[in-house]
Amino acid sequence: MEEMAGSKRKMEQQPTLKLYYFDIKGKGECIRLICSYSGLELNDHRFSSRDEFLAMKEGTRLQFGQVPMLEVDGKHTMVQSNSIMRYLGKLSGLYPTTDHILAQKVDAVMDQATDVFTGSSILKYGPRYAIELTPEAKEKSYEHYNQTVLPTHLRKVERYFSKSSTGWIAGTVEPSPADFVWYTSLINMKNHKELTQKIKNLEDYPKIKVFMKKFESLESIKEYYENSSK
Ligand SMILES: N[C@@H](CCC(=O)N[C@@H](CS)C(=O)NCC(=O)O)C(=O)O
Repeated sequence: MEEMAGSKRKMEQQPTLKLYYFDIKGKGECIRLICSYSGLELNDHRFSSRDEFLAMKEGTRLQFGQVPMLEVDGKHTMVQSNSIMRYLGKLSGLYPTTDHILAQKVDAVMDQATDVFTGSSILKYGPRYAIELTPEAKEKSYEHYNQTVLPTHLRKVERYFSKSSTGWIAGTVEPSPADFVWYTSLINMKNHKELTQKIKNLEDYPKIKVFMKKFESLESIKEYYENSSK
């Protein structure tokens, strides 16, 4: 990966990019952030209502009925956030295209974010996964997730950061797509109200905390949040 100054790079020619997502951070935010960081122009379409999303879901443009969806040049519709992130990483030079070992590392840590937070998705959106929990079972599961499952995962992620010589999760010179995914996953974790404050404050994970600060100190990210109401 070429070393960049960490600010926006100018792209002579880029495809037109239109993101369809809700007006929340969720799984769309990493897409907005990588575009903002790399200087890719993005039309950030946020549904004005759930009905607008449902109307789109009934049509044929959402391959699996889910968003985020990235429309490219008005004709290609891309879904699955991690694969969209790889695509945008390739467009912007933030995904390793010649070092296949490094690329695998980036992919693995992105997939790991999915694994770490699958539990919280299930607890939040149980019926979507065909899981119906009684309030008591839900409370017990949250306790186990907060006390054991999440800390076990986060300790391993902390170790991963310890091994990085650059502070970025896969050890890349610049943030890779995996850093955008991890940053937004951790922000979403902080917004998940059933998780404990101790977890949200990342009290036991100083390296992850440093990563969050490092990410938020990037000029383009600061600029993005200064101009974003959410
Ligand atoms: N693995 C997919 C998950 C996409 C997903 O769960 N999307 C949710 C919003 S975050 C969605 O579209 N929910 C509405 C629905 O399923 O009806 C990804 O990473 O893009």
